[in-house]
Formats: sequence, C-alpha cells, structure tokens
Amino acid sequence: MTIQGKITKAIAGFYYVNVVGSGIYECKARGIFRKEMRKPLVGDDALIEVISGAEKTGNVVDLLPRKNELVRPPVANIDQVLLIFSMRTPDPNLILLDRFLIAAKRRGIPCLIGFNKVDIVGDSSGDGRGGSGSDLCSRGVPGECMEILAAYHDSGVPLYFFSVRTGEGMDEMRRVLRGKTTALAGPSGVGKSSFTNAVQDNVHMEVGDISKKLSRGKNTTRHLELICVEDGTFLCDTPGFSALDTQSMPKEELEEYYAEFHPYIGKCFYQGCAHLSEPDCAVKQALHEGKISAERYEHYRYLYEELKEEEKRTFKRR
Ligand SMILES: Nc1nc2c(ncn2[C@@H]2O[C@H](COP(=O)(O)OP(=O)(O)O)[C@@H](O)[C@H]2O)c(=O)[nH]1
Ligand SMILES: [Mg+2]
Ligand SMILES: [Zn+2]
Repeated sequence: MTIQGKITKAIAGFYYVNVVGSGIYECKARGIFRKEMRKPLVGDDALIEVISGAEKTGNVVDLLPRKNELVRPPVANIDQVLLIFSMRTPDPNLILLDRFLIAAKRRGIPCLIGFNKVDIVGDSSGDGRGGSGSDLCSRGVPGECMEILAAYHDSGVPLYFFSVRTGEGMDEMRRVLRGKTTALAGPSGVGKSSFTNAVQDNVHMEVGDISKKLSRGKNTTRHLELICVEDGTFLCDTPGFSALDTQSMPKEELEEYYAEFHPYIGKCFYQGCAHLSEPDCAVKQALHEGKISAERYEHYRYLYEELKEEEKRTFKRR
C-alpha cells in the first residue's frame, strides 16, 4: 500500500513521515534515491510504501515535485517566512528586518512580519489595554506600532502585532499559519520558541536559555524538524535562515526589494540612478512629497552604501 505524507524529520538515514489521519511513519529511503543522486529533504511530500501499519514503518518510494528548496536550513516546500521581531527586549532593529525581507524575497519566498510583545508597549490611546485580551485594534494601537505600520504600509509585506504572553492577536496568527508550511526567522530573544509553543499544544520548545535547561553544550545543533501544528499546518523554528544573505548582492539590485519605489523607477533623469544624490530623481521627489516612507528610504540608503563599500573591498582584493 502506498500513502502520501510529509517528511518532518530526518535523522541517521531515517525519515519521519507525517500522514494525515494516521500519524508518523518511520521510513528508510529506497535505493532508487541513491542511484538517482536524489536526497529526500525535510518538507518533502513523499509517497511511502507501508511495511507495517501497526508499527508505523515504511519506505519512502517517491517524492512529489518540490515547490522550492532552502539550503540553510535544508528544507523543501516552504510556503512563507514569518519574520518575528519584538516591540521590546530586544527593540526592533528595522534595518535588520529589511535584510531579512530581502533575503526571503531573493529566494522567492513570501514574507510576513510579526511584532511580538505588544504587551510591554505603552498605549497611546489609553483605553485600558490588556483587559479582555481582545485584539490590538479594539484597544487602540500603540503609537510605536502605528509608526511601524505606516513605514511598511507600501512595502507589500503584511504586518501583524501580537503578544504570545497575553494571547492578544494570536488567533489571527493561527489563521495566517493555517494550511501552510511556515519558516520562522528573526533575531534571538524575540519569542520564536514561545510562539511555536503557543500555537501548538503538544510541542514544547525550550524558551530562553537552552543550554541551561538541558545542560548541554551551547553550540549543540538542534536537528531540523517541522512541527505539525494541525493537519496540513507546519512550522519550522530552526535557526539558519539569516539576514546575512543580502551580502554580495549587486547594489543595483537593491531597489527591486523596495516595492514602494517601483512606481517611480525608470522616471529618474539618469538611467541607472541610485536615488541618492542625483538630480531630478523621481524616487527622491516621491520621498519629499511624502509618498515614500522616510524610514524605508533611510534603510535603502544605508544598505546601498554598505553594498557599495563591500564592492570596493572585493574589487581591491582582486
Ligand atoms: N513580555 C513578553 N515577553 C515575551 C513574550 N513572548 C516571549 N517572551 C519572552 O521573551 C524571551 C525570549 O523568548 P524565546 O521564545 O526564547 O525567544 P527566541 O529566542 O526567539 O526563541 C523569554 O523570556 C520569553 O518569556 C511576550 O509576548 N511578551
Ligand atoms: Mg528559540
Ligand atoms: Zn532616482
């Protein structure tokens, strides 16, 4: 009998395949994979031949076509990346956020941004927050959240605000995850593990200081695993997907990742305008007219200069 499932874990030649309605099968990959130089990946939708239904063992006999494939972490079929930042401890570093956004876009993976810990942000509207645990809108969005919302309004990336601690905004996050395989990314300490725990009852990632709790080495690599939140909904909370991947990108490519610039690109006086100090720049014009967020433009400028410096360094080395 052949059934289909999703590979959620791969350890020492065994593949763990989650089959809707029937649990997890421990499988080996059949020899054809070695012959064809194909290797099943976590995230692969696999066809398995059941060896024992009682013991839940089988063989992976084929893989469905992959939608995409990440190298770091090595995972297939990611539908979206949820970038998590926090409103406090640590404060949001929005340049870092843009780096993550660019890294995801360069891989062609849709991105969502989630801001956690809204429970520790002051409430500008002062209508008694935290009371009913209702969502952000009903209690008035804190001013700081509004500023971020405004800056990213035309970025083409959806923004969410929530608190894992109070549960505020979390129903919406569960909806956003539903039916998809989502990779979590973001700096450490923002609440990724807490988030994973919250959306899912029977899984418990270590929150906070991992090394202390499990008394194992700090550099121990956790194995890659897709966490099944519910049938068809998976989360990947594995470090690896990083913002550093914007390095060694041609600086001319940067404007592609600023969607709010797009209506003005090609309208500057100079062909190949970098939108920095050139005269008659349509992007800067839009900035002065308030059509482009000053914050986002600043990130662009910062990252452009950085790429330019890097280009100079690599040029010298040649
Ligand atoms: N105030 C507040 N603290 C939170 C919230 N979510 C997580 N934390 C705390 O933030 C710290 C880091 O959380 P953790 O999940 O380990 O972050 P990770 O490094 O991104 O996996 C822990 O001390 C959590 O208790 C939240 O919504 N509000
Ligand atoms: Mg963690
Ligand atoms: Zn320009």
